[in-house]
Amino acid sequence: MHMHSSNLLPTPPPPPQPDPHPKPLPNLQGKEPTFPTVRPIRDFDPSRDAARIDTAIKTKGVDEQTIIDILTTRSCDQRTYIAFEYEKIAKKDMTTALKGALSGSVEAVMLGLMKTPAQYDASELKGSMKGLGTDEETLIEIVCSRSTQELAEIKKVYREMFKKELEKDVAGDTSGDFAKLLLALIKRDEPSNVVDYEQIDHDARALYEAGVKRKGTDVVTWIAIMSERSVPHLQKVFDRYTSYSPYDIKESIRKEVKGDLEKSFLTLVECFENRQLYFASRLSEAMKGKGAKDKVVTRIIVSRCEVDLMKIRSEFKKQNGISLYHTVSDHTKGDYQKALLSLIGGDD
Ligand SMILES: [Ca+2]
Repeated sequence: MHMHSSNLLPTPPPPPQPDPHPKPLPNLQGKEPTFPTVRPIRDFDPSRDAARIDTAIKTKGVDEQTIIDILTTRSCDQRTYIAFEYEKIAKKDMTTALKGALSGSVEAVMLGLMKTPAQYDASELKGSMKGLGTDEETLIEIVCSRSTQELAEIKKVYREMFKKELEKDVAGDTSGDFAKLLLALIKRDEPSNVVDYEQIDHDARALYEAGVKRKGTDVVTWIAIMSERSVPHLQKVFDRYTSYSPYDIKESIRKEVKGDLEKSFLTLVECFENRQLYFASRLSEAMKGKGAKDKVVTRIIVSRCEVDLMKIRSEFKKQNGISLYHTVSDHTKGDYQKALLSLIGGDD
């Protein structure tokens, strides 16, 4: 989805001040620390980068290597400054120029990098609901894995980019309990972080009584508990749950519900337990066969490289006994491979 640069760059940016030695970066919410593989570079010179990209785009046959080298090793903020400088030099929008110069999966990576995380997620969501049919897998991945705050930002950006409400589009493209769950997640407010042990016990029993204990499933109760409570609360609820139920929460989900609803609840629980392990599993699934499911691999690597890709890498290695770097080298090729490997940032 093309964005007018005026939306991206309302005013000339102030001089960038990249942090030279960031260890885990506190994220915007100031909550969990982040573990990026892509960090701001020191001695950043946006006009020089912009000039090099301009030359690379104008080179006969396009100098993809230079474009990849620059854009995969700058932070999102820095790429915004480069785009701003580029527009001054080339008198055109950099995203449009990249679209013309690149193609295929490497184009998707570079265009993804030119968006903010929320813009990227909003575009992916829009794409999953475009035309006839719905890409439920993408919808589930984004809606069930993003935090309340991330979803709030995605909703805002979705409205700005597409002049439509995310809730309305999701409601129009999904149905039944699956729709109810996604909408509850999109609409939820930041839950209180107060740990209330009575509430933990109450929720654990309610999940059991609404599912495994009764005939059929009271999905509405499950949705309410899983969408209205904080992550630390739910982690304790799931521990407590096994004192009521003979099956743990994931086994219970598999027994009680099917299809997209099952996948959504499982994704939620997996992310509550260990979000990085969830993404590692998605990546390894996407590279099970001979090639790779480019869309999934691209989305996860682009959207997590400045968040927690370093941790995803270590979960991946633990889970598969082989590094993410190595696996991506085996399943992709060409410029696309170069771009992904650079974002992954190293072997483990
Ligand atoms: Ca049941």
